[in-house]
Amino acid sequence: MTPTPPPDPAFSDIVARLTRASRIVVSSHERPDGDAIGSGMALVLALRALGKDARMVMCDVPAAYLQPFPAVDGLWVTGHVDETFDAAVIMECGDLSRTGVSGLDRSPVINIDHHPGNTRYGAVDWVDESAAACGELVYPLVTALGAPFTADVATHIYLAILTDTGSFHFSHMSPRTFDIAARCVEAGAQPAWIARTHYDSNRMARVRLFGSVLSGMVVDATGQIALLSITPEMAAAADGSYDDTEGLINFPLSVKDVRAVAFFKQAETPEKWRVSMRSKGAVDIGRIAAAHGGGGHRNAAACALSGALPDLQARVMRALEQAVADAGAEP
Ligand SMILES: [Mn+2]
Repeated sequence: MTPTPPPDPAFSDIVARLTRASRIVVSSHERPDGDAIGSGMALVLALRALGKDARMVMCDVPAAYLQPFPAVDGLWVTGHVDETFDAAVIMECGDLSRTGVSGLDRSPVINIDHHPGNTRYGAVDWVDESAAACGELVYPLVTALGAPFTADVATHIYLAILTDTGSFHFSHMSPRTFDIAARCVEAGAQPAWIARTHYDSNRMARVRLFGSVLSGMVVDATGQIALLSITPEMAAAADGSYDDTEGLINFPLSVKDVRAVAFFKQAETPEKWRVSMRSKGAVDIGRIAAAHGGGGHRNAAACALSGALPDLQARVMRALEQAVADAGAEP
């Protein structure tokens, strides 16, 4: 099976615009992940191979585990762009402000995304929610542009797919996902190197902090709900920071029976807590966050709470128990 360009009319419009363009800027969301960098840099490198002046602009320096990927060290990091371009391609941002870079709207915006809720802010909008990653959308784009599918382009697309599928764990994958991944490997992407570079890059502080947070984990009597918490003192004791807990909330969900997790992070004052929540399947924690002035989706949401930790944990535990009960038994 050949990954065919999607029938979306926006697709041919984007190909035409990028073919005409000679100066192109590409951006994605703040605190970029593997799909933000992978989809953006794949397109940048493909456009450069076509002789175009293309660069990626981000408001944040990419994390250390993204730095070793091709040409990431040449990223343009700024919060504001004065220049205008023939096109500004925005990857996986529901809203232009998610880039954290102002001034991009002075150029014709091409909006490429695979998330629900995209606000269609572009001169052309291509939102394909069936794609497992934005990188999956960049593949047919690179092909249609006639750009050479180099090992560097393939490496970035593979990075995007690997990370946005949670290392091929999540439910939104399709045969197209694997077909494109295979083509990336054919073109010279090295799956083992990409996985090791992205995932086996922990700082020791991060591992210590995981240990201290997990050792304080509270689990309900049914074993289906886990509560985590962290204070600035715990971070300091591990010689780390809250940034080192990125992804930690997903760890309890790796237990088969755990269906919901809440992670309490002490904020500016001892009584202020940021609460991140994750769940599996039909367990709706988005409603809990919304009821407490926060936001998110059914399986990933967050809110802020004020009070003593034991009281807050008891309150959130009751809400999570209700959400698990409402979801019923998993099929
Ligand atoms: Mn994505």
